Amino acid sequence: MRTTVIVFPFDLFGSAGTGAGARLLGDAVNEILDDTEAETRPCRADALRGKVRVKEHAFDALAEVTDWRKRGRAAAKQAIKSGEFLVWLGGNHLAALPVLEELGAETLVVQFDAHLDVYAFHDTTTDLSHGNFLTHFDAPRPRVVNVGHRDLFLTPEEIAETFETVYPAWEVAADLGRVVADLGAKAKAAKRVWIDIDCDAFDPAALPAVHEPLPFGLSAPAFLALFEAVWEGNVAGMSITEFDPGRDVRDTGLNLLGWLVEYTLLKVASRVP
Ligand SMILES: [Mn+2]
Repeated sequence: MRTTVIVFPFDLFGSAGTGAGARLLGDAVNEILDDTEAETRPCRADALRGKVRVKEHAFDALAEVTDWRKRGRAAAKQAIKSGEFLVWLGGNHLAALPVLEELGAETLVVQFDAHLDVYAFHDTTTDLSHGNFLTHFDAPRPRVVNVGHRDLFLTPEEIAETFETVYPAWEVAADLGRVVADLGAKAKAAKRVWIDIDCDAFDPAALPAVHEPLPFGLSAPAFLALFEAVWEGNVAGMSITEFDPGRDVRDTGLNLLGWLVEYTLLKVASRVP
């Protein structure tokens, strides 16, 4: 199966600097493809030859910024329609909104995030922002499941307005096997699945390069087990957002995300369409 990688480095209204993260991950993909091309001995990466293309969007001009959501939706729509696997490398979490909106009601979005982005507190704006964007969906909304949140403020009723289910970090920590089994069954039963990763879902020790780190996050091995479980379903694509290389420590985040993207590209390349 072929993959389209879309670099969508939008990072206004929160987490400025994450646009650079999207571009850096796009560069990492190009480097993977160049290395594959240059390799003369047989290796697993051969599966990627001719199967992956990268499209980069820019937000250098005012007009590009003004219609960011429309442009994002058009790009997402075209990519989803093509039937190829889609890797969406966004700036802040808001950059994932256009693609999530294009997925529609028959898609299960498995969202890895420390936060439940439906906030409406005294100090949050009611206008669209990276902290409330899940309340600004154009209908029809996809089904959303959160994995790994550490929110301490929202009431169960507020959470239930947006999320079908949440698996907070303390539940993952207490019984990883149960959450893996639950999530796998949910993914398998869904018509289509999308994996949406906000980098702050990880523990800051595993991925320090985020604007709003929260402690007690997902460890890298726990994440991998949960990630694998989701692949029991028909995964159509994956978005990665909120990676700010300016806050990285010795490229810890870059290494983790670069590996995860390469792992995903290889997984998809060997899949029958
Ligand atoms: Mn978050």
